[in-house]
Amino acid sequence: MEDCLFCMIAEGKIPSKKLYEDEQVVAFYDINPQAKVHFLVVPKKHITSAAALTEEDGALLGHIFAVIAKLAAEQGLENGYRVISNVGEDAGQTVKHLHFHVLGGEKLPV
Ligand code: D5M
Repeated sequence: MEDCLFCMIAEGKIPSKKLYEDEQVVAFYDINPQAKVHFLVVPKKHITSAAALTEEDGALLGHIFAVIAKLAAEQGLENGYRVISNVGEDAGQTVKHLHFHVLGGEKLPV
């Protein structure tokens, strides 16, 4: 989708600190980290937010969470990590393309 920041990152039109990519997803470090380890896992398909997911996206979501678990292990997050997806204005969603924040590497505030 034109004018979508994460579509442009997924297409390589905007640089990012990528840690993983396959045909369905891309993962890169958050530009404004909120924890010692903070990366984003993003489907290449343009989906506005978790609120726009349908039953047909079930396999994609399963794949996303498998990638998250693999990358978390690679990043040494064996003590745990947090997965967050903000939906809409009240949650503070700033990029209108579904993404999952993965935070860890330290004790996170509850
Ligand atoms: O989170 C959107 C997140 O995206 C926020 O934590 C900053 C991050 N961001 C914004 N631009 C970039 C680039 N160019 N590279 C890496 N990370 C970026 P939200 O849940 O929408 O508030």
